Amino acid sequence: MSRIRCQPLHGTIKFVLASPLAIWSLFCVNRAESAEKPTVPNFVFILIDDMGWRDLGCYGNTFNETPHINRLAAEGLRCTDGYAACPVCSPTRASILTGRYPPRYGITDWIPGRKNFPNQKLLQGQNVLQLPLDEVTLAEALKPAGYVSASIGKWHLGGPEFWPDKQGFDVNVGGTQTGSPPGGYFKFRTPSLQAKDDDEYLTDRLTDEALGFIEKNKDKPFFLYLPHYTVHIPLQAKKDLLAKYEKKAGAKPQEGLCNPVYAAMIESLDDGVGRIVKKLDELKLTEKTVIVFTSDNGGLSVKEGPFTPATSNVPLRAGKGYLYEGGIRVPSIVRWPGTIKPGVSSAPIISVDYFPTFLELAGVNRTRPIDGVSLVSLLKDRKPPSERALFWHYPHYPNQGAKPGGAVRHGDWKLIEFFEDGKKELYNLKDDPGELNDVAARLPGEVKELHQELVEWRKKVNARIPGPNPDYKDAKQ
Ligand SMILES: [Ca+2]
Repeated sequence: MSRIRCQPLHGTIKFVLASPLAIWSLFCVNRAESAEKPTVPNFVFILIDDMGWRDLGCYGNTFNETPHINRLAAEGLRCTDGYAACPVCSPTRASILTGRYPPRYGITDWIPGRKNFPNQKLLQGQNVLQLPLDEVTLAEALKPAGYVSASIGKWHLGGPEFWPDKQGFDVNVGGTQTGSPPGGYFKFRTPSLQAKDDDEYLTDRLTDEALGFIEKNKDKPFFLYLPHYTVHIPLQAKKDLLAKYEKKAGAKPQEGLCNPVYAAMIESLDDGVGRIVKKLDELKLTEKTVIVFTSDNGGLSVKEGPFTPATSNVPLRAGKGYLYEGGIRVPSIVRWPGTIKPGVSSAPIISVDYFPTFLELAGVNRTRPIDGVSLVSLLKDRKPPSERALFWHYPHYPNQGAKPGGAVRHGDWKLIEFFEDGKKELYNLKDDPGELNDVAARLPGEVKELHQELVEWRKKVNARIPGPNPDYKDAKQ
């Protein structure tokens, strides 16, 4: 008891005289319990759809204006080598929510994915069309620690029986089986979210809904999963912002691709991030709240509908759908004022890492094996996770033109294997982040070692390589 500090008992002298020891003990125990009660942070996970690594000012973009997201980065840890577990939507989303790599539950493509065509050499692997209910989501894992959870925005992990409310979330606003905005960014319509009028913009509305959830749950630990539909196609922006960026694009040449519609969409998103930060400030929750900002895959860098290509990921190679860096390396920012020292980290991290990170911060024990590692030491002490390899498995033909393959990054080395012909490419990402110089032929030892690592990982997670397509017709024949 001597180590416990007790405040003077002003005004309680009569009770102390009546039973001094009993009351003194009770008071001290209560104080000690209160001091030891762990405080857990709130989590706000802002997930952008198809945002490229180079789309933000804080990642070097000179056309798009993102002051509020830049501020998040300046006040938190900005990771230069943050990855999505897949170059398309659904698998990465499932990996964030479970901490497990996509082949483990079979969602290896966007849902439902493309069908097989005779011009495809391989028969694509079967894609599971919903996140199985026996997977443990972040919402389910955090619930016993007293968290209230909301999914506000895009779900894209199965039909009504697999929507967020069936996966541990207390609230689902706007989440369905679809991957693009239901009805568009204007006149959107889902069972849980409808546009109030013809001018209401989906990104703004999701922010409004997020603010309402924060306000309502300000006194308890909350997990706000905010997967925006933006900046996925169809590209649609608010008129005033579009006019601003059209004028800007015409005024003088900018570095890289300048896409006024896309830039205007990003400004609406950035404005929403600013409103969330302001709300947390107003409610005095800033130092109690971890904000993560990231994307589910790289930016769309090929023609796919009006106003596309949406963006360019240069200096990274290719974009959404590809296993090159442009398809999988994404903006990755974590802010927690007072706990995370501001700075920049080049430690490779991947979307499966958020699950164990949140659990550790919430003081929750894991109940099943997962693939991610906790980033708490990286966030608090700049101590990167111990050496490990990161893996990708994409046995599909996406809409963007890539071929089925797998990849592994270990240290600065990255190997990509193409399943059609077994070709392997090797890059040193430190010297060659743009993956322009394939050094596989020069370094067969490194190729063999990395490939072996990839093969062993595939066995571990039950990842299957697609077989020959019996209907294949070579267009050249
Ligand atoms: Ca996506």
